[in-house]
Amino acid sequence: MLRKNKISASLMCANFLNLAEDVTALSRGGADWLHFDIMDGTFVPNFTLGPDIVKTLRPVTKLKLDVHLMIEEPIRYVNRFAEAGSDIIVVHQEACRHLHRTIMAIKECGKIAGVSINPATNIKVLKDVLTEIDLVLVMCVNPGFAGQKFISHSVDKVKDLREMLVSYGLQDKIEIQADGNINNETSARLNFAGATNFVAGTSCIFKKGEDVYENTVKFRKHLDNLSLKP
Ligand code: S6P
Ligand code: MG
Repeated sequence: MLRKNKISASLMCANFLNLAEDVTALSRGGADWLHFDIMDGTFVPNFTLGPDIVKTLRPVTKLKLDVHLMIEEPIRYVNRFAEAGSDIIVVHQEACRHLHRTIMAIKECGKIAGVSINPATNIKVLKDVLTEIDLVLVMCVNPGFAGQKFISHSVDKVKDLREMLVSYGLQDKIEIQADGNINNETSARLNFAGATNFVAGTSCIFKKGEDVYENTVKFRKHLDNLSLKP
């Protein structure tokens, strides 16, 4: 199956003085998901958004709301984010004492369940939960900040992950998402390795001083051209 490449636009990189305009531009430009980076100042050394921003945007957009929880023991907040209107809830393997239980909590809320792994985490930790999840988020930078350098090893990790999914016959069930310094060049390499979902931030559609709509259209075309390749 050829999966359509998706854009998940990273809202922490948007213009908060004109958030509604940015969301409209992303939607018209061809983004698929809105990506919410939720940080608790403990799992990662930064603070960003919370459930209220998800709740605020839910009624004003048809885009799917993709919540990336960079918080310790995210099971405590799964219900809050589900009730706020999230469609996809992604937790970090490193932040969960009981990963399986946390995934089940997401699924009990009827949401798409994803697990993220940091650059230093081996894909093997996912093996025993693969049948339960819908998405793996491979971090291509250490989580916490926008504007970081791409960690090249992430491409090999995506390739190994794709091979692991194929070996279990799960490649059509589980989507591979990549996050961190996603641009035309890194997305092409990651797509070739097996990723089909790209978190677009300051390196891509939210470049300083550039138009969000135009950049989204350009990135959409770029990803569609990649999808067409065998
Ligand atoms: C980082 C976070 C990301 C960033 C995104 C920013 O911890 O998970 O989603 O928002 O990486 O993009 P860029 O292009 O500045 O790296
Ligand atoms: Mg993220």
